[in-house]
Amino acid sequence: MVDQMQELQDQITKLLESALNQIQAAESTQILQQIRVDYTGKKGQLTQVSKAMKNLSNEEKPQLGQMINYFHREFNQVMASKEEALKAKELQAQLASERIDITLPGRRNFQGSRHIITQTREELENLFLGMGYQIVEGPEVELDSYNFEKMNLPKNHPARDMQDTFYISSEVLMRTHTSPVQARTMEKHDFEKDGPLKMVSPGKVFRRDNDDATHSHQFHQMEGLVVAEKITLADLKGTLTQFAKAFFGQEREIRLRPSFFSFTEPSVEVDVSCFKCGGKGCNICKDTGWIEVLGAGMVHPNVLAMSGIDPEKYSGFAFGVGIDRVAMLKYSIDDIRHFYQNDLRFLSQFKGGQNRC
Ligand code: FA5
Repeated sequence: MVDQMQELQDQITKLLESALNQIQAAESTQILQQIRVDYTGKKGQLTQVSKAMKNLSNEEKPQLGQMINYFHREFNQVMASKEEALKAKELQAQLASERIDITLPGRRNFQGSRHIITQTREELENLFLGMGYQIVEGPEVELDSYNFEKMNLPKNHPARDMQDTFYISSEVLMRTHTSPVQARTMEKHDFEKDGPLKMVSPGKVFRRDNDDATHSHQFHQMEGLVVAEKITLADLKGTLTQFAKAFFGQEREIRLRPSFFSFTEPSVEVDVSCFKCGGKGCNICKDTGWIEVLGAGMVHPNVLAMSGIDPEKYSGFAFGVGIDRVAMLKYSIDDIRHFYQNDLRFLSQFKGGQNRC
């Protein structure tokens, strides 16, 4: 029995010596954790030795207990100080690896903005929404019947030549203007239920035009249409005067010149007094004092009738603005092709102001 006791004491002394050596040599808190498990864990070496307790006499048991306590005291003490030292070292290493140099300049994100055509379209939409108009959309791929026939341009009408386009088939084409939306909207309108019809319809249109500084084979228009009882040319003039003042400046005046469109009668071209020279004459207005901005007129009775509206009871006016054209005038853009070349040097000039996104 004495021998077994001695043996156990020797084992514990050796265990402690080897444990302390391992602790001292440990290079991380993770290794320390493993050492703790190896010696004092459920299946640890000290735990194994302690199991011999049950074989000892009552006098010997406390002696072994003291040895075990001694082991724990020494082990925990050395473990604690080593752990503290390693934790501090590891924190230093972590701080060094995660260090951020706050003096480095940040990475700038490129900030985009709405295209100037979109900005202009939205400005026009807001202006007419404020006058009680609804916004309507129409298809860019259109039927010949809506683009031409219901606009009083039957097959083989010579005025079709002014708006030649890209054909998908003999009856389907890329629309040449936003006017077909007039017919589409009138067909669906119920005056009894909906009251007077007031709509604008912006969108893309296409023509077989050669591209130059003022013409593009693809551009944008905004259609306007008002139909109700007793609408006159005076209503058209009042509305367009309000539009010109709001869009180009309060001092602007408009004038109407006779023109021809098959879907309006009478038809007019609308000029706005030059916003650069105020009407005196300059390079923008080609010394006339006036700038042409849109086509308009009283909706032709045939067009009303073809869309199911009684021309004896109702009358209306319509207008078609070239969105590209008014954007060019407003922002002094000298070539329509700039809009479609995606050159950021051009586009980024229109980031500022109320329309910035
Ligand atoms: C029309 O397209 C008519 N639908 C406008 C209209 C509507 C008249 C309702 C009466 C009642 P016009 O072909 O003139 O009309 O074109 C209208 C505007 O579109 C022109 O004033 C011009 O600003 C613009 N435009 C016409 N062709 C081109 C083109 N190739 N490139 C850029 N803008 C163009």
